[in-house]
Order: sequence, then structure tokens, then C-alpha cells
Amino acid sequence: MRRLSIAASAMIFLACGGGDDGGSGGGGSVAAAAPLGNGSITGMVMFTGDAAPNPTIDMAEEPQCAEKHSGAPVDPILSVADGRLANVFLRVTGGLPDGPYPMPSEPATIDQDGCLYHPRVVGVMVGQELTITNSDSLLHNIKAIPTENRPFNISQPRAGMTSRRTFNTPETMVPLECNVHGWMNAYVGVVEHSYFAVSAADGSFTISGLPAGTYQVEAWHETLGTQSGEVTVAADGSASLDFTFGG
Ligand SMILES: [Cu+2]
Repeated sequence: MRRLSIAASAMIFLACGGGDDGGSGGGGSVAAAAPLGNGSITGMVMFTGDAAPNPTIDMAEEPQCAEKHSGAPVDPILSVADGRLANVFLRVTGGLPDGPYPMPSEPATIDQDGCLYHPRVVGVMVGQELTITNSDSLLHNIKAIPTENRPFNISQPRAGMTSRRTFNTPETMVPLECNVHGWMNAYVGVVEHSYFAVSAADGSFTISGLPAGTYQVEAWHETLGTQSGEVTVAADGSASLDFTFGG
């Protein structure tokens, strides 16, 4: 009986959690669509100056998470390596033809592992699914704090749990936090199209599938603010656009 009860609860949970924020995707097409073009913007995000050391996290009360880290866990607010900056959210803010825009074929994902969000910064298109997973054998509670979209608050008490959400309105950025672990922060960039990227550990990024055109691109970092750039992409070409944030 107990097993049945748990199964029933799980079904109710899934029914409630499975996309109650879902929508038809605003102006975007939900059906798979051909890319608008074959051009791309590639670039590098750099950091100059002195990076303040990231704070260490006291995970003593969560030994299961602490043991997943080698050494003292660090809150990766500023992820700099060799002058390259990770976790910068880049999106095209101008120059695109009118939609509808092709929907990414895969959901965006965030995992909770070692009591940190992976990745810390992620992009989704309006209507694209965001899958949130718990890889820790303990309770996480994901709280989204949007200003334009509908808030949500999800309890994930066990490892292996997955929740799915979509966003109905463009919003950069939607903060996520964990009500159990005050140090856990992530940011979701919700964009009306799929022409966005997050800089990798080496600072690199690529925005592909673009038709020929001149584009404005915004680069956002959680503590360093935003910058804008402009680049012209030839048909089927790859144009370069770099950003440099200061300390
Ligand atoms: Cu947590």
C-alpha cells in the first residue's frame, strides 16, 4: 500500500510539476524548424584586472555534498582562468529578422550536484523546456525569482528527481536559488529566440544558425554587469566578437 501511495503521490507531483508554466511559446514556433541561416558568431570573453577570490562555502552540515568537492568548496561567482571569463550570458539583441524562430531540439538542463548548480548560467528560449535534476541524496528546494514570468518553488527531496518548467516571457535573467542552501545561485536567460550562448570555462562562445546580417549582442555577467557589441555576419560565414570585462 505504501508503495502505491508513493506512486500516486509521484504521479500527482508530476502532474502538477509538468509544465504548469507551459505555453505555446509566445511568438516562437514549437515545431522543429529549419535554421534561419548557417552563419555564426564566435568569440571570447576575457577578464582583465584582479579577480577577487571567490568565497569558500561551509558545507559542514552537508557532508554528502562536501565530499564531492576536492578541498574547500568555492562559490564560483567569478569564474576566471588564464584571463578568460566563464558563465557570461550572450544573446542577440538586435538585427534578427522577424520570427518565428527555430526552437532548440533539446531541453536546457540544470543539475544540482555537490550542492551547487551545474551550470550556473543557462539559456532557454521562450517555451523551451528547462529540466532541473537533483543528483544529491538530500533535499534541495529550487525557487525561481522572476519579475516577468511566473515564479515557481519546487521541493526535490531525493536524488534522481527531475522537474520540468517552461517560461512564457523573455527575461534576462531569472535568478534561481535554493531555500535549503543559501549559497546556491543560478541564472536562467529566457530569450524570445535561440540565438544565445554561455561562455565556457575557456571563455569561448558560439552563436550559430544565423542568416547574414549585422547583429547587436549583449554580454551579461552576474556581478560585472552588461556590455554590448556589434558584428556583421556574412552568409554561411563566421564572424568574431570578443568582450572584455574589467575587475
Ligand atoms: Cu540546495
